Amino acid sequence: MNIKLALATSLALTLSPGLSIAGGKHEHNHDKHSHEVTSSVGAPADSSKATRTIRVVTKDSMRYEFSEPLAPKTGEVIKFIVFNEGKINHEFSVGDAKEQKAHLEMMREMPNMVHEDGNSVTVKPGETKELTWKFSGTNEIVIACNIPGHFEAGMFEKANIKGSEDEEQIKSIIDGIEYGWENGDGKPFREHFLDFEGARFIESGGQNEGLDSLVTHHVEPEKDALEYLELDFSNVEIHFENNFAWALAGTRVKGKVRKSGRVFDKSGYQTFLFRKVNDLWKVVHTHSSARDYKPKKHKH
Ligand SMILES: [Cu+2]
Repeated sequence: MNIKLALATSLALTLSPGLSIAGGKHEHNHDKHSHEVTSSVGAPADSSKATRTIRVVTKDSMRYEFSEPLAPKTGEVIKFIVFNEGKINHEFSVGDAKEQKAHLEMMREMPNMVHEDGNSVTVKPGETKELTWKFSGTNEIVIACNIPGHFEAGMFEKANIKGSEDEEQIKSIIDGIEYGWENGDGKPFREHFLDFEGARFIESGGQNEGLDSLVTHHVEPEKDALEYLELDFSNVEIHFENNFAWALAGTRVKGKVRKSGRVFDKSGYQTFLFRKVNDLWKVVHTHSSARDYKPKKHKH
């Protein structure tokens, strides 16, 4: 979002391409054959820690059957007992959408390799295996079978990880900010930002001094300056320390400048700082940077 506002003001042109860090933390898992298990949706856990057990049946109709709704909560540890009732191999793999996409690409390149680590198990016909997972964060989790052709045929399951009350509150504020930028609506900013003497909000090398400047000079004028704006925050990561919190998000912003007809597509990162004031989380600072979007190449 910030990105977009930077764009609208043409500040984006001054961005230094060397400044952003390419790639998230889990992008390079698949370069190695000894897989480090990293995921934005949690980590493998010891089955003795499980607080819930879900039985999963893999079917040759390219579907999973779950014994109960997934509905994971952050911090929850679920033991999955995966049984293959079909006649061909299937996989039960846990990750976020991006991780599954990388995994799928790797399986396509190496179809005969049995890919198994703490994130996934492969079950042969009639076989039963277990996978225990501790859910963390509040991203969307994707359970997928990445055996070539299976995911494409619909063999996946998605669910949002429900966060704590604090996480849900911060997530909804970030959703509001996204909406505000996209629609040139200052209301979510006035509602959720702490207005204080000396407040500064930084976007791609430019800054707004005070909430009023942010809203009246950036958020609202974009409605007129841009023909369209699409903003997306992804992989939102929230951390807490008592009454202080910070969130990191990946950003992608696309739009078209009405006057010049210039189309832009940028990706980058956004940091939000929050303070809890009278039981409500308030944004006290934001910082973002973005550069021209370049699709990532996967090497294996
Ligand atoms: Cu399958």
